[in-house]
Amino acid sequence: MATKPSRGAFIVIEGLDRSGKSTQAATLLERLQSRNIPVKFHKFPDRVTPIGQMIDSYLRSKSDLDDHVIHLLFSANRWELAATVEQTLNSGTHIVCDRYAFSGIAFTASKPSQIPFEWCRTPDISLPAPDLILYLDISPNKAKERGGYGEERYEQEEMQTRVREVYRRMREETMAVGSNRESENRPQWVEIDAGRSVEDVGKEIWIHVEPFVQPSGISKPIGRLWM
Ligand code: FDM
Ligand code: MG
Repeated sequence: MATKPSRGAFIVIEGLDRSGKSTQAATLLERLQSRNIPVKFHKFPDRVTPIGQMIDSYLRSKSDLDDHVIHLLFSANRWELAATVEQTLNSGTHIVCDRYAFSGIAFTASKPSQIPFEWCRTPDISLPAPDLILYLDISPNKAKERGGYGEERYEQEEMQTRVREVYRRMREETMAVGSNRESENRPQWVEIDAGRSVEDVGKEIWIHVEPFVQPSGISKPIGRLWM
C-alpha cells in the first residue's frame, strides 16, 4: 500500500478538441491506480449537474445562450465542485482533471464577440489552482484529421486556431518571470507535443506527473487561481 501524501496533487489536462485529453487522462488514471496511488477523476464541463445539463444542451446546439451567460455557467460548474476538489486533495487523494478554467478562458475569448480576456478570467479567480497543467499541443489541422469533429459547437478549425493562440498567451503568463506571485506557488505549465502516438505522449506525461505523486506528497497549500 502506498502511504497517503500530506495532500494530493491537482493535475489538469488541457488542449484543443481531439488533442487526446480523454485518452491520456484514462491512461494516467490507470497508471496511478495500478500503483495503488489514490486518485480521483473530474471532467469539465461536468454535464451531470443541473448547470452541466444547460451547458450540454448549449454545446449540442439544442439551446442558445448569450456568450457571457454560457461563460458564467461554465465557471459556476467549476465552483459547484470546488469544495469537493479541496476536500479530495486535503484527504491525500490526487485529482486528474480533463479541462478546467483555462478552457473557459480560451474558448470564450476566441469567440467573434471578442469578450475581453480579463473579463473571461474574473469568474474563476480564487478557484483551487492546479499544481500541474499538462497542455496537449496539436495543430488544428492535425486535430481535424483525427475525425469526429464538427458535432458540437466550437469544433471548427478557425475557432480552434484562435483557442490555441489564447492557450499560448496563458502559458506565457503562467510561466512569466516577474509576476507578483511566489514562483513556487505558481502552477507548472508543461506543453506536450500531442501530435505523436498515444504511447509516446503517455510516456512524456508520466515523466512530468511522477514527481507530483511521490509518497512524500505535496507540502505547499492548495493555490488559488490567479491570486
Ligand atoms: N469549454 C469547456 C468551454 O467553452 N468552457 C469551459 O469552461 C470548458 C470547461 O466545451 F469545446 C468547451 C470546450 C469544448 C466543449 O468540452 C466541451 P469536451 O471536453 O469536448 O466535453
Ligand atoms: Mg469536444
